[in-house]
Amino acid sequence: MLAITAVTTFLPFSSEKHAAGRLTTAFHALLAIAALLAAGMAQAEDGYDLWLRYRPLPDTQAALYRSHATQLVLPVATPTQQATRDELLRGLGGLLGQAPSVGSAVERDGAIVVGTPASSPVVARLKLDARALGHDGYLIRQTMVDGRSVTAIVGQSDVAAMYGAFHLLRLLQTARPIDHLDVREATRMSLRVLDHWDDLDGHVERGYAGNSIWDWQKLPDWLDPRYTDYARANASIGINGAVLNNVNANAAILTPLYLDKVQALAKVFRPYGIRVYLSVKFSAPIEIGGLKTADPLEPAVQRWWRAKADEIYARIPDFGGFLVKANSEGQPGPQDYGRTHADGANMLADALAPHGGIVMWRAFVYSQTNADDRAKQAYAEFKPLDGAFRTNVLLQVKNGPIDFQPREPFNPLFGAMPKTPLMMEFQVTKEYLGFATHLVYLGPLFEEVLRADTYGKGKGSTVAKVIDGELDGHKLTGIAGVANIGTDRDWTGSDFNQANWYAYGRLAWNPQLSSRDIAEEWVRATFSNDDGFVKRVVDMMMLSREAVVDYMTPLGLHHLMGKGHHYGPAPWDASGPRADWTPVYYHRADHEGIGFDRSSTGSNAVAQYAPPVADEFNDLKKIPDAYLLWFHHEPWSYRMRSGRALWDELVVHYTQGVDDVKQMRATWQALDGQIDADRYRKAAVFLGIQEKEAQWWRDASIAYFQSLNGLPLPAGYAPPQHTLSYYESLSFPFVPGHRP
Ligand code: GCW
Repeated sequence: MLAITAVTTFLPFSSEKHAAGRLTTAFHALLAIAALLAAGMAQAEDGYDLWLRYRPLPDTQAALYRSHATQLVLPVATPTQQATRDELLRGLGGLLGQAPSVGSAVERDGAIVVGTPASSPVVARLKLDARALGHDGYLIRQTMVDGRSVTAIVGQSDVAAMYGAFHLLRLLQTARPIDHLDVREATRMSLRVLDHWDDLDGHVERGYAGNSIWDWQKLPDWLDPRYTDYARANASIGINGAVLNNVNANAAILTPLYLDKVQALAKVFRPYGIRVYLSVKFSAPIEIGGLKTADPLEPAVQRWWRAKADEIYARIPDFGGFLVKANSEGQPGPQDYGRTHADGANMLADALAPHGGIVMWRAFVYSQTNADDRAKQAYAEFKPLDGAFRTNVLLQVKNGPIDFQPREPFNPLFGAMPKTPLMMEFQVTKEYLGFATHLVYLGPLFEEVLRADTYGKGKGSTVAKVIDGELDGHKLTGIAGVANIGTDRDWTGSDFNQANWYAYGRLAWNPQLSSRDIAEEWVRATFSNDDGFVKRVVDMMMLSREAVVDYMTPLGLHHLMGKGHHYGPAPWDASGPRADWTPVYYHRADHEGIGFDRSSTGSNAVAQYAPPVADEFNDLKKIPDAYLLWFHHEPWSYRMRSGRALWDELVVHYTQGVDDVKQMRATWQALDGQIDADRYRKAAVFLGIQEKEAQWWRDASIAYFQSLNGLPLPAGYAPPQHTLSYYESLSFPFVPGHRP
């Protein structure tokens, strides 16, 4: 068993390209042994292989595919081409029990031909035109070469051909037919990035999967095989960028000591089409440059950044650029010098422009000295700057106006800044959605935001069309996901959290995809192709997002978690240091009612949306229940569409959330024995934790709100298991992902 894991996991293939030719023979032998050992026995799995498990397919299925994978015909001159060859050998060898031979000419029916017209004479002769598919797009087509049937995977770049190879492997892993393929895939999103909130000491801010996978201390010499597997996993879903360090940045990342380490990582990622980016601290010219100021209009500061950019590009010619959190939550920024966010972003953009680099400037700003509704502050700050940014600046906007809550309306900046490329920022790590253990599939959350209609240019102006450039004609487009990756063996703190990394990547490639289809793909590749199993697990995943909304923050409530560490409920918290970090600021509940009035009679945050959206959110008759308390403050007796009073409706939702988790647990229990025991058991135990914590959220929230309104629970609904003072007494000094 151990031997099998070692074969699939640790083969030094992808990290030793130069030796790959010699290794191929050894690899075939090992695969044959692995296949023999594997036949007929359930393998131990620890989640390390993610969705790239490549475990043997059932014989009949494998036999069907083998006739379409008799030979690999591809160039192996560049590291990307070699990585593509290695992945196909690994994948086909694992799935089919036998890896095809590799050559440069088609010698038999059923060959797989991979490459670009420039890299492969065989591909050039096929005259399949992939030019319309862009730099990253590819086509997969069944065709003929010299009278032999082949599957051609063609792109305009090596990386595109690699993406195509991963696509073919995905079809095999998910048991799809491959005999009449005619696939054309293109992406409109130029930057598909993971943001790591990793500190230089190994701590991951809001990380729940262990420490940072970047072992800065041992870099640049020791290149952990994980770096290559990380790159493979990302390339398999089209992610093409990684911001290595926390947006709460340490200026030291820009010193030569660290740039050498960054360079080493960039070299590992390059064959997989992944560029590195760095989060920079705006005050770096002072902290590591010896300057007296970081004023963006000061020539010495501008020179410093230009020299720094030159220094970086001398090491890393394809360096992506900078991500910046400025004048936000205590970070330095241009406003410290009376300058605007545009002044700051443009100064960095000018330093990067000669090298083709870009700036991702974050719009996540709000201030405790600003008395206005926090939800309105980013819009107020940035909307007037539309058109003021250089062409190599993207504004990175969180999906909602507050902060990655279980449900938020879309951020009003989407659709409101047509002259500026807006980059979506999603959070893949579950800071507010149950950390590592809660099973919450984020696909539906991402999809809900991407499909929301901003009405920025009339009906149909979805958030997806804003960020993919279609609406306003932007060529530079991007999407970022705050990574959930750490040193845990399963990478993400639970097997189901892998689905969120996967779904983020697939939607980054194509924001129009359905989260349900993505879940199905992931379940097939990760667990099993058994249709009954797949259906039940996908149903469970699709339920999970609404469940967490219900047991944590139903009906538009938000930001009710424990201060600082964000673990568990604390709706009672009114303590310092600032009001806009307290739950009471957000729910505004008292004896009479609950909710934040952001309507035209309140903070008027609704006015930041285009008129049809503003009207929907403003009007009690039109607003969906899901956003009610985000935009309205209503009495506890307010009559809901269901006919119930608001208080009763809240209790019903809290209870529904817990019941949903119970149902998810029961679903999983019924699947015992259908997958390997280790991954089954871990998910089963985690669902138990989730049920306990869902109950805790429900009960603590109900106990608190009941202490304000003094109302009875609706008939048949159980009272909280403990008193309010019990819930208030709980304290958690050592929660992961947060430094007290
Ligand atoms: O979500 C909040 C987090 C902070 C984070 C901040 C941000 C990196 O609680 O940990 O800091 O947002 O996005 O900048």
